[in-house]
Amino acid sequence: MQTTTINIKGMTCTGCVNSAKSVLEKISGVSCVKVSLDQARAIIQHDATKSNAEQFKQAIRDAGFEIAR
Ligand SMILES: [Cu+2]
Repeated sequence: MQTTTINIKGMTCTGCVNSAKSVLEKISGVSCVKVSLDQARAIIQHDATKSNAEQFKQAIRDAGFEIAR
C-alpha cells in the first residue's frame, strides 16, 4: 500500500471535497481517500501497481479542479 498526496486548487466547499473524493475513489487500486478543504489536498492510499499520482491528477483535472505544486 502506498500513500500519495495531491495538492488541489479550486475547492471552495464541501461539495467540491465530495466530488474530488468520489472521482479518486473510482480509480483502480484506491482503498482510502481523505480530502481536506482547509489544507487543499487529497491523501490517497492505493496499490501502487494499479494506480499512480498521474492518474489521480488527471481525474482531479477532469473533475474541474487544478493541481497545485
Ligand atoms: Cu464547491
